Amino acid sequence: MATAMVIGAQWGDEGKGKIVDYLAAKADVVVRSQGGNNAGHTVVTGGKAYPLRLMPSGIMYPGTICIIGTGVVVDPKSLLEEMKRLEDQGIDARHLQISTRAQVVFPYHIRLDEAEEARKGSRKIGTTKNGIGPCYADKINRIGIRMCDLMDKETFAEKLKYNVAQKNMLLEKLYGMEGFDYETMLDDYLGYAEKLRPYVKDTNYTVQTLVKEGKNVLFEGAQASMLDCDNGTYPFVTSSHPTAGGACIGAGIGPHMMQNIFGVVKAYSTRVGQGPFPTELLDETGDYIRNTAHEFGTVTGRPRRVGWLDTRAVRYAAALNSFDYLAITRLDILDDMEEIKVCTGYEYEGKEVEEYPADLNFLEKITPVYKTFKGWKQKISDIRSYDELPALCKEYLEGISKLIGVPIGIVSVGPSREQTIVIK
Ligand code: 2SA
Ligand code: GDP
Ligand code: MG
Repeated sequence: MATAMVIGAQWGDEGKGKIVDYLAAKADVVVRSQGGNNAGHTVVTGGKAYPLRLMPSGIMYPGTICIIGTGVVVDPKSLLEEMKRLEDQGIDARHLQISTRAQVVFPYHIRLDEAEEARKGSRKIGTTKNGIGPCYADKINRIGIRMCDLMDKETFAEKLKYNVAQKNMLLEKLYGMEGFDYETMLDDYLGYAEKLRPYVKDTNYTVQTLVKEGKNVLFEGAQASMLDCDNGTYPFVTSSHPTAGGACIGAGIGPHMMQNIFGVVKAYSTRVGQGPFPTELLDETGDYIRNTAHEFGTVTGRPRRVGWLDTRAVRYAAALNSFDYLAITRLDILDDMEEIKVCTGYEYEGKEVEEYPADLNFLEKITPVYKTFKGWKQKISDIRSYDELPALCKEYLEGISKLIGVPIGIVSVGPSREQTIVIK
């Protein structure tokens, strides 16, 4: 058995897609286990960029089975569009499997997501407005519609009728919005069902069997640990569990099957959407990083908030996930910096805050403590071995690894597959 898992260690967009694509070269299977088309991963290879949303980042390898697992919420329209886009780029997605148990996203989820964000006003979460939260809410409320339901016309029609009636009541009465026509939605979704039918499989069984056979299985996280619905900066989180534990549930396997858990850490921090961000840079350094790194949402195009690396938050993520290794990404973005700050911990009234604060009012009051590293002032994107990295760059890497308490396994020095250094 050889499994590996890639998990975001911050607030998302760490470059998980790139790391998954790199590791997928040796994988027989790549499994997505949570989230939906709120995710945006950009994979770059052969000078071409492939933006992915629902599709596992192993899709570029034709021999690799790619699985959209049980814990994922699937918007069929968006998935079919993504498959078409990939096909236009010469990528055949026929090695895809979609879990019979995955939940289906409907237009009423999207409208409810938008309506609730508008109703919240200044207290909004800053969601991607893809209906992710309302779809997971239906799952937990046990009225969700799964891919296996969508494949059965009678069951589907019955469940959809119940849900459309309930959602129309909510939309009309609570939000003063127009509801949806059941017949039109039924027709549209039965059309999607026929297109997706060949891909719908019991992926829990597929993954369990392949793991047992000793195949190389790679689990791909979307979003990130600090956005975990239970353990992140609630309520400014997503509605799934982008953690190692969440991946077990979302892929349909037990925790002993999980090995080689990689925490992907961007060399600085970003966050998109509202919520606390202790090391946020609201100055020209932040603007410099945002523009140099082109930190804008892949799905929504929103400017991402930028800050220094927060090793306190990553230490918390390491504890949540049992990281075996770190994959440090976007190190090249810091090439021209005179000095680089890293948050080592939080203080409140001069005392160290030991636990990661659950209370967001308290989290707003803490003061980040920083350590300053000297910048290496050298272009590193063409370097392919750890030893050749500038001494100051290695000092930075070793410093953050020590602060986080996890060894570094991979260093990424550019967006493309080739710009990757593996530490043996
Ligand atoms: P949602 O839509 O209900 O999951 O939003 C809830 C919070 O989760 C955050 N979230 C994300 N954060 C970073 N990246 C994400 N994917 C896209 C990207 C985001 C984009 O790759 O750039 O394009 O804006 C992602 N998806 C969800 C979200 O910002 C909310 O804070
Ligand atoms: P994900 O959601 O975690 O997969 O990350 P995104 O794909 O949303 O955002 C990461 C961006 O950084 C993408 O555009 C990647 O192509 C790019 N990227 C990944 N690793 C590196 C790196 O080491 N250096 C640079 N310059 N870009 C990178
Ligand atoms: Mg992303």
